Amino acid sequence: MSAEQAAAMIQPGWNVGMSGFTGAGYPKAVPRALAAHIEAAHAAGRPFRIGLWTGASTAPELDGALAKVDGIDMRLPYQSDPTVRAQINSGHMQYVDIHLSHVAQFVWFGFLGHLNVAVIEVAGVLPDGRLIPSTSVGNNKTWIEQADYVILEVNHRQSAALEGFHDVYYGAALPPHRKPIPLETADQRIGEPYLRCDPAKVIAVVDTDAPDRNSVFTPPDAQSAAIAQHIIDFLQHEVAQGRLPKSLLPLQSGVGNIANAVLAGLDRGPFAGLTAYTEVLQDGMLDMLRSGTLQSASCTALSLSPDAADYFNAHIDDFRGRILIRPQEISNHPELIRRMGVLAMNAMIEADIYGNVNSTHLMGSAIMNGIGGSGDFARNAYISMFMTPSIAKDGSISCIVPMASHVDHTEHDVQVIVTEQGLADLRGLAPQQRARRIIDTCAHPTYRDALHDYLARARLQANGQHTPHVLTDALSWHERYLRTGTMLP
Ligand code: 0RQ
Repeated sequence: MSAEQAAAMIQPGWNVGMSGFTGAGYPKAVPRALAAHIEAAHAAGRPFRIGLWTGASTAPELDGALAKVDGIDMRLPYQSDPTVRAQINSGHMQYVDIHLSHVAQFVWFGFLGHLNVAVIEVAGVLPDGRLIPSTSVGNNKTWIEQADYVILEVNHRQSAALEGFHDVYYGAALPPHRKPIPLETADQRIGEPYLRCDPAKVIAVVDTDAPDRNSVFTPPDAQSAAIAQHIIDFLQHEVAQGRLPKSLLPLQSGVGNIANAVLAGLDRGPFAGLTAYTEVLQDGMLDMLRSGTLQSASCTALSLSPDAADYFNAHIDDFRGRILIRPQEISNHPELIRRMGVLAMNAMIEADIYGNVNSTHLMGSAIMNGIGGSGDFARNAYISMFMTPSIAKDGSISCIVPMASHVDHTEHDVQVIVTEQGLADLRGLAPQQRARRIIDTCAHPTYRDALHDYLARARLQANGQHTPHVLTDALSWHERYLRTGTMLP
């Protein structure tokens, strides 16, 4: 049926589980039709908002379209849409920012309420009703199983040859009946290439023909190249010390341009025979698979630029068996990340001198995107690394601060901090040692003296010498930025 007919079945107040993860595999037509429907309801004076659940961020046709007509009451989990962000920050939209590995199980536990309908993009439907997943799997298995109704969008633009790239694990149970997940290596299959779907639940099938969001990555600049080089040097050192094998351990890489640039650096670096156990596969990892630096990659989404997507589709058979796309509760599973010893590399907004990391908030209160999977990986990684340029907004912001204005990853989950200035290896260091190392290695020279001065005053004034702070001063840099437009005195 048409997207309009399908969307007309979605009712005000429903929780809607949509496919989509970092701009890949999201429904392209029904959300827009739903937005038109909502707009008409509002014009007629009828309230109409939904709870919108996804895998992670989607695209303007989904998050943007629904937010622009004021159609979202509650959003979860990770998002990166400007309209959604503005509505969250104005207090108009509720946003529940939870670890990506938690979402599916929270729905199974009944923690998030009832899921009324699933709207899922697929690459095809088999005669027996099983579904060929699209460019992401995300939470689709859970949405299909937990929702009362299922609406399918069959996107004919997605390559039919995606069949066989997925591994959907059907062995999970709920506590107290959970068993170990039998996955030992990143390239291992433990599930099925298809999503099961009860045909009795399917209330609509809509044909589409549209590409994924496909944002372009900025070419690596000098700053991100420097960050990449510090990480390469560090990994080489770890190999030399016998703490990492020559082919390293499975890589996880977060979202954004810096993460992408670090992968480009690794591709040119001295390593070979690498593997990846990650959630997002961006261009950088596709290039590493092309060059052979990376043998295989496990992910939950193919988040590629238009050029990389074209290349992937034209050479899809070269990647068959080397890329596995899994549900996000498996790609981000703490048990598996810990077992395989994943090397986690995530971007951040700021870190404080003790190594607490803020990945989500600007100046303490305003959401940027969300925690995404960074916490799943940081807490359970073999080595958890966080990276950022040392300054933002032309130097008016230091990304190393006395106290983080919001904490997503506590000092206990952060072993390495990297800026273009250098890499601080914090393993085995006590808080004051961590502070000196972070300031001397990672902070921008403009802010280094002020950070040392803060630490010195904290040591004189604090009520304890383990993690000294001047409580009345700890967030003064943020406060000064908000008041004057710069953290500089
Ligand atoms: O502002 O957009 O106005 O120019 O923040 O900064 O440097 O472009 O950052 O695109 O690499 O994203 C942490 C947000 C980094 C991302 C974050 C300003 C800066 C700029 C963006 P403008 P950059 P990136 C797996 C892993 C959480 C989820 C995660 C993210 C804007 O990586 O969302 O890791 N991570 N998931 O100017 C105020 C500071 C700032 C600052 C930078 N200290 N204070 N503003 N900015 N530093 C994937 C998933 O989970 C799906």
